[in-house]
Amino acid sequence: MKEDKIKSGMVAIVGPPNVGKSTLLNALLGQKISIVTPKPQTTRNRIIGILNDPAYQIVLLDTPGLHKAGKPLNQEMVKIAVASLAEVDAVLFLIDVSLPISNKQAGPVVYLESSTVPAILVLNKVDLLDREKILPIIEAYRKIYPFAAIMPVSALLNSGTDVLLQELLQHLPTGPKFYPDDIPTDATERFIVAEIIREKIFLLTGQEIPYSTAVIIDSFKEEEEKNLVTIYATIVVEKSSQKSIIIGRKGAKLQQIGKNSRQDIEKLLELRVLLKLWVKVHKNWTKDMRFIRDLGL
Ligand SMILES: Nc1nc2c(ncn2[C@@H]2O[C@H](COP(=O)(O)OP(=O)(O)OP(=O)(O)O)[C@@H](O)[C@H]2O)c(=O)[nH]1
Ligand SMILES: [Mg+2]
Repeated sequence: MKEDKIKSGMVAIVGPPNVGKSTLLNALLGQKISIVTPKPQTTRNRIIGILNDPAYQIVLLDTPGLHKAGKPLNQEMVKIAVASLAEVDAVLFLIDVSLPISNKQAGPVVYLESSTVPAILVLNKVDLLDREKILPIIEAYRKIYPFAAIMPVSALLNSGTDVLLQELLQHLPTGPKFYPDDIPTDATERFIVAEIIREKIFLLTGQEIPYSTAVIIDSFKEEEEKNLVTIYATIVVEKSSQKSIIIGRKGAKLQQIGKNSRQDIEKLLELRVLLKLWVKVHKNWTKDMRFIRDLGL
């Protein structure tokens, strides 16, 4: 197909935390690139997913949730999401339609006001709601912002996502592709592996632990002849009491984190994986801008 016929554009997926932005990225992509947990503020970086088709290339940017940020880590997360709005051709603004229209859900719409590109409101999690409740919600959001379209979907069930994609294409320009045809993301294997470990920590620990944790890949060594990858990673926490919780009784928690991570990493890399985890205290790292930058934020 000629370049002047191909739709090509960058699209930011933004919205409050926990509304299903990463789930939608994975659903549209048909593969898991971005980690998903039931806890808010899971995603910390901008994560690119590239949808390729003979007729289009869409570069989707999954972003951290827009929220009232206290700590420097959270402020950086919100900055990343807001900055993504300035470099895209269209926006998918997601909300959790099963929650009341509160300040938490609708408040972040203000970030769209300085943007000039079309924004589609995606009412996600429709599977949790009776159909007849959707219409009044659409009416309410129409009054809040001039959305280019309002689309109900269930990212979890991958329903309504095809229609959403068709609608999105209407709002994208034609032009050259930005990326080669065959890569689903620009994220490195190291980055995705660190994210998988972070996902397991989010799923296996409670209270402040997930929010006090970062993961660093220390080494990543592939031995083709053995069909094996050996990965050394450090789990960084903010204080020593958190270190004991992550390690658990007789190391049980850390073992579980390691086992669950390894299973997913083996699927991702299609190789056997030897995963060695360490836990290290870096006091108050969520307030240490140099460390936050080192994490790629
Ligand atoms: N019932 C239902 N649950 C969903 C749907 N989409 C996502 N979820 C769930 O909502 C939770 C949050 O999903 P995520 O994709 O991590 O949400 P997010 O917006 O990326 O969250 P942050 O990265 O924290 O901002 C997970 O438990 C998902 O399984 C949906 O369409 N229906
Ligand atoms: Mg996310």
